[in-house]
Amino acid sequence: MLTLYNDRHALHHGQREMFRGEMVPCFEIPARADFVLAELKRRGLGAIETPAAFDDAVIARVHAPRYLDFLRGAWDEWVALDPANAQRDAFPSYWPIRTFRSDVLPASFPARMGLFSYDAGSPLTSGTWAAAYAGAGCAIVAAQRVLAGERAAFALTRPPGHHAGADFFGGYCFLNNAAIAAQTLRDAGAARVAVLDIDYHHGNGTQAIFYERADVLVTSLHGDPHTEYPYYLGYADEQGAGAGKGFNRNLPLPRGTGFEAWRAALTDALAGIAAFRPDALVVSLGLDTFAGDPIAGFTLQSDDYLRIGEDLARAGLPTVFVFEGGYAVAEVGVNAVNVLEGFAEGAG
Ligand code: Q9C
Ligand code: ZN
Repeated sequence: MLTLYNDRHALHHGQREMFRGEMVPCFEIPARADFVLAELKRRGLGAIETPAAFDDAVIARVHAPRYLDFLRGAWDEWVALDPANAQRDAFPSYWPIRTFRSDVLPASFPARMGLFSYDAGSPLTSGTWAAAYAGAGCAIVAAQRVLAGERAAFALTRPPGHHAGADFFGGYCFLNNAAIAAQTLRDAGAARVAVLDIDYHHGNGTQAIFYERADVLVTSLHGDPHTEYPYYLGYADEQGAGAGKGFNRNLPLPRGTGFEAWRAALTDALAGIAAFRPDALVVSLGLDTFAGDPIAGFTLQSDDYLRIGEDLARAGLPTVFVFEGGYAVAEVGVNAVNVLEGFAEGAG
């Protein structure tokens, strides 16, 4: 399988994140992608390329211009607040929750940072924009290569993307790579695109981006938001709105779910996708469903990921894989590559 590797991913390197009242070491670290890359090479799964250049117009079809302007300039504005900030990651402190206005763009940088985010766990660093932008390029080129005839391609990038909405970051995500891949497929002629999100956490950003659209079916398997992050979205009754009614599907599963029940939900998800008759599939490939994940609650084992790849191949669709979560760092490479190898073997 062809991999589009973001060789600038390590420019995003958060030091600490807020967790239960303290700053703890980040879970979303550069080593995650390094382990996946090393395992891809060790198993010789296919060509690994880094896009030299890409057409970025699709990014502004997924994200709001004022959000992109903010993100591009955020680090410089943070350092301009106080030169000592150059040594500290940027975090929001204020959020315009209900009753506040979000139409006004405040001059204050901290105020804008809160306007464009929804949690305190997603540090923004000196290289966040450069890493996220290059990662979006990997998603774009992966989609283009699949359109050009590759059965599948893998965008190996971080920071991840599925929590990022049209105009907000959060959940370690800044640009929604899966949504950007799906939009690229649509723009190039795929009439219908399915996004299947198998990260442990509900892909709230992806859901929100396509919620009122009938051309992109979003299906997500995830920990029940009653108890699991991102808490405020991902319930089974969220089925889309307006023209998009019926084109969003959530399959929440209780914390503690093992592979048998998880796989039954995957079968259900794939049946819904087949009924939609998509021209292509985008898989938000989170590996935080693994039993050893430090911030999640399912109990999948490494071999289970081979079966997942085989099940996905059986859908018979041109497929773009996008790397999302997975924080058991030493195992994330094996688990990710197991999915890709299972797919490659299943696809024949
Ligand atoms: N301190 C993705 O998997 N925080 N994002 C959880 C741990 C947010 C996960 C609490 C988790 C976001 C892409
Ligand atoms: Zn996750």
